Amino acid sequence: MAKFPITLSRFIIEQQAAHPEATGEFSVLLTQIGLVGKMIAHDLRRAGLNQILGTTGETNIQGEVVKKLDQIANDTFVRVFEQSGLVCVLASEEMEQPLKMVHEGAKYMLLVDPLDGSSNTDVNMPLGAIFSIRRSQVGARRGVEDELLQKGTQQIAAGYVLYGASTMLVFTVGQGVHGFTLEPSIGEYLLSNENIRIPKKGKVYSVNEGNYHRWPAGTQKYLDYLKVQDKATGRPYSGRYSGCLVADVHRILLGGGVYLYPGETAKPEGKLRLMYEGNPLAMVVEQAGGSATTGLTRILDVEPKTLHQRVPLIIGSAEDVGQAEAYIQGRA
Ligand code: AFP
Repeated sequence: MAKFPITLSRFIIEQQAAHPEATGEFSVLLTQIGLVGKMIAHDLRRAGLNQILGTTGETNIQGEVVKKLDQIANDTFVRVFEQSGLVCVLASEEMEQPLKMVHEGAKYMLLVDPLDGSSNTDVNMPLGAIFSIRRSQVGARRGVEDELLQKGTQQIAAGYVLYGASTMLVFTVGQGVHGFTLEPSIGEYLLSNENIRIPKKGKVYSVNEGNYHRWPAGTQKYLDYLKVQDKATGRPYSGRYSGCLVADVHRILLGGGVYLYPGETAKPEGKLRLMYEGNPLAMVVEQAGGSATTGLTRILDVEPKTLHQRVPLIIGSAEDVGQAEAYIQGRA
């Protein structure tokens, strides 16, 4: 007889059983992230219909203001967590300042990119949401910045929602990486990828080639190297780039390879954000046996200075990331 599918809630409760000191609040927090995923997935399924439904992009047929999906996604995170009593502060790519939640003494801090890859909305390509969960010692009563701006190694959980052909929730609490696929007919996330392990080496690279002439020579040399025909080292690698960090990293997490949004000569800090893109994805990929670096430093060791600071990101299979670092540092 087929095994009964493991739901997200059952999995979290079973994991929590291994931690008698766990109070269950953390389990509810993760379940609430799943709820946000269901709500945003619902909105995205109709996103392309706004024009067809005659909305001007200003107000829709119900007379509501049709906000950009980034804003809708951010509002969804705020609505789900502001009264939850689980989170004392919410930091988001869409909000300049961290938002203090109603229960300022709640245990956890949540940092999110509420809608990653938003330029893909109009062309029905994949999108994602990225989250990082930290423990608050003092709650949001005092200045939250200093407690938020800790290294990535201080995260207690991290993950992402991938709005692709199916909606997936992938996360780690520091005991491996697990993937759940939403079964829309019952509104449940079912365990589909238990204990994901990234291959040590892959054959896919993911980068915006359009930026080639902005890169320093070492980065250019690495990408040139990947394209040379050499059977013994599995080259040339295949290029895959969707414009959504979550989708590209998810492909690499499952199949191996390397995603790069490198520093540029004129913009050495790159484009992606450390606190709610680089750090959470680095925790996930490291927990699956991979690596994540700025090209010079392990992402999780970067000392944050500001909430929205950018960081170069090279992430994926350990061997591929190590090779990219060697080129970027001029050692190859
Ligand atoms: P947006 O969420 O602002 O669209 O940015 C998406 C993203 O942060 C990441 O998801 C993509 O991998 C990357 O930017 C795409 O950036 P380029 O368009 O510069 O390649």
